[in-house]
Amino acid sequence: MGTNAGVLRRYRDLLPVTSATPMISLGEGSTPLVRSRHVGKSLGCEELYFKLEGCNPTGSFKDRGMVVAVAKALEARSATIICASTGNTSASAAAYGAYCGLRTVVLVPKGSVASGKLAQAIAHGAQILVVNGNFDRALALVQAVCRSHPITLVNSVNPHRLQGQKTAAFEVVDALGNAPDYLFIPVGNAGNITAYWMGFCQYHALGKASQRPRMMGFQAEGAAPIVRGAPVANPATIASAIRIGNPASWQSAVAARDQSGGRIDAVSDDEILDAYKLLASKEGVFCEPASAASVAGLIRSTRGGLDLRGQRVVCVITGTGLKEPELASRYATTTPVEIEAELPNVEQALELAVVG
Ligand code: AN7
Repeated sequence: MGTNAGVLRRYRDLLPVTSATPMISLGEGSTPLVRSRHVGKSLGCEELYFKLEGCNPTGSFKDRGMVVAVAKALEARSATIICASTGNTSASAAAYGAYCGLRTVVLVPKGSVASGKLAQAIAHGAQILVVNGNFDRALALVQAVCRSHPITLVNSVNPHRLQGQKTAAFEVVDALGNAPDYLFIPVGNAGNITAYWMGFCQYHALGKASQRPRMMGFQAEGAAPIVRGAPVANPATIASAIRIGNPASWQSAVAARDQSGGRIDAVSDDEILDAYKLLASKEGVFCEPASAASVAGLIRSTRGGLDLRGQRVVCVITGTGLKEPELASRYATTTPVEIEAELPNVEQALELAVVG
């Protein structure tokens, strides 16, 4: 087993790497592609995989893009990076900013960022501005700041972010020997679905895959501008990571959908929570609610008649459930029981027959 050298080294020939690009890494990428033992079978899909992006260094897929964006910021001699975020981008920016000695500024919407994500930005010493407004407003603000100050924007409107994130598609093909038939993925700001499609198209053009997947994107019902065909002024969903009403990569997400023969649809919060619990209890995968939207979308699609027999399917699990541990307790199917530290108490609690 070698060490994980990161996505810049692993895919340098397919990334905007020059001789002046610092080959930084926190060990992002090379995440597991795990075969489903339960959900796939129950849906008549024999070959279902989960791409576990929560295994990245800061617990989400954002690290793949952030490492490239930050390397290019260093190459351009920028001293400050800034982003708006529903949480994961800010956690990632804060980590890579700290690692590279950059001043890092993050704007987050008030009251709707998961506790673990905020803890990361705090731990890494980012400057955190809590905006009295939603993500879309925060993104407009950081874009305005960057128009008049020498600060590097590291949201996915920075093209280096999507370049880095496309490496996840490369890894899926490298692991399976070809692109899958379907890719299910949550959609918020719509950068990731755009990046995966870029990656699949590039590998296909290079002859590393003989096909490209149908791109199946899922927004939360209360935050589904692409599905509705109009921005949502006050996006609402339990999946705070994708509480976004006016996605920056809207047009490219629609292009990915249409070019691939896929769909972008909405799933309800109840469907998201059901998938969140199912993944944890039956697959051993603890993800965040936004990530469960991909599996919620898979379940909804098969119930709606999509036949996946004989199809190879990948669901992207974009972030770890540890970002928001309170949620697990709130929707728990088990509760901790306190006992005295004696064997009989253990046996009694477990309803074990007492021997002897
Ligand atoms: C776990 O951190 O937008 O469609 O500011 O954190 O590329 O936006 C996060 C998005 C899916 C949606 N899953 O991806 C942010 C942010 C998780 C996420 C998405 C996000 P995009």
